[in-house]
Amino acid sequence: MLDWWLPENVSTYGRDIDWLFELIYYITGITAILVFATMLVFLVMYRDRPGRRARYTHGNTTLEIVWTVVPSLILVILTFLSAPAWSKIKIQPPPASDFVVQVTAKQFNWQVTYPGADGKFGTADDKTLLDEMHVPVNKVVHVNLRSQDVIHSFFVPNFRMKQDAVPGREIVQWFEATKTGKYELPCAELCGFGHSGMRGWIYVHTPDDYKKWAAENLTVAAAAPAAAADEKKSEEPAPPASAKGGKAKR
Ligand SMILES: [Cu+2]
Repeated sequence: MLDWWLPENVSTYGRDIDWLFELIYYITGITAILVFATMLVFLVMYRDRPGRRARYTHGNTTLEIVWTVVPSLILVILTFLSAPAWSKIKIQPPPASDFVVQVTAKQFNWQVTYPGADGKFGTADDKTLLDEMHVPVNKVVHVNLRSQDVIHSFFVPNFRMKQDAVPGREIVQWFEATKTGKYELPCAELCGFGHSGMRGWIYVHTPDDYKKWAAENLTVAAAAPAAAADEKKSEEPAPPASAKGGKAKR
């Protein structure tokens, strides 16, 4: 129902997040309407009128118990309802996959490293891209998330994925994109003066396109990754003007 408002969901676990978001949105929305309606009614009912004296009240114990217990129950129920999604995305081991990328956040870029032909990180054939990640569609991708300086947050709104990158830790997160396209990867943790300009793009390709891209960019004699990015950019709509030149701003 809020599809017009949320960014398009292109992740296998996006629905698990979205229905919780909508549920909480409607609960808080209805509560806000009830509170403001009651407030307006009381403003009129108890307005100052000639000859009417203020009445002292100790409150109403029953009413106070009700408005304490009901919200508490709602919060407990929401906790139980959100536990399966949280567990699936954050607690259980990610679904098995042979597709692993290492993302190292720094002020103010995402460094995306592919392990190369040997499948191992930290070897000579690793390939690191700046602010861009390329993945095939309908494929579980493991992201080994690190930070080399401060806390950043790896946020992909279209994937409903968000995870802090913490110095000294490697945190494994995963996603599976269900639609090809170009998706924004902003940093969602205020990490310094260049924070607002810290963002990358995730390109989700068809398997064939991905193979082609990998052959051109991840092999040892690869072309400069920037050239591929420029080609891609010309096919895609330009990013919003407000995002331009944001690097130096807070
Ligand atoms: Cu950051």
